Amino acid sequence: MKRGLFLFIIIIILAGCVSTGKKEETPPVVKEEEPEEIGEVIYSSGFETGELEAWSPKGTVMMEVTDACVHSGEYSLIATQRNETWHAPELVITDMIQDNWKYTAVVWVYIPEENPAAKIKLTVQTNAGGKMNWIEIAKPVNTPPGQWTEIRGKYAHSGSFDTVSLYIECLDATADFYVDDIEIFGLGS
Ligand SMILES: [Ca+2]
Repeated sequence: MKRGLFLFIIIIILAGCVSTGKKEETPPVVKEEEPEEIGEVIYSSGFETGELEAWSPKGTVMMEVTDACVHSGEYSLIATQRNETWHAPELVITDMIQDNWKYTAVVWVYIPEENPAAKIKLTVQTNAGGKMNWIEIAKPVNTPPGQWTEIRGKYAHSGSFDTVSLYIECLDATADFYVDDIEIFGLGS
């Protein structure tokens, strides 16, 4: 019995050495991927205060915090009663951003079930002494009804402006949509 056990242990040790040797000979193939830039979170909201917080209506849009449909937590924002594509929830980001920094904005949106799919995009508007400029930071993303869809945009901030704002534009001028879990990351210069 003892001899048998001894041999068994030897076999296990040898097997371990062989398998270790094998692993060293054939390192796993690592697929090279572009590392995703995460950066520091400079703004984050999922409307969990139950308030609209810093979001304001751009043009004609009714905005409410609701618990009817959420991406996470208990609340989201719903935008209704729109009649132009740019009628949208808007966030002023002037004091959050720095010159020559790059940013990523992530927003989750939802078109109610029974509605047609709609395209949603992110726009940054700058205002310097009344001179406006609009930058499409996320191209229109097809948003099917009844599922949360991520919209992700990149913005490089450069210049001096009186105000800079981010808004969520829906190319279906009258579509209602929910918004939740907005995050803005600062990636540095
Ligand atoms: Ca939420």
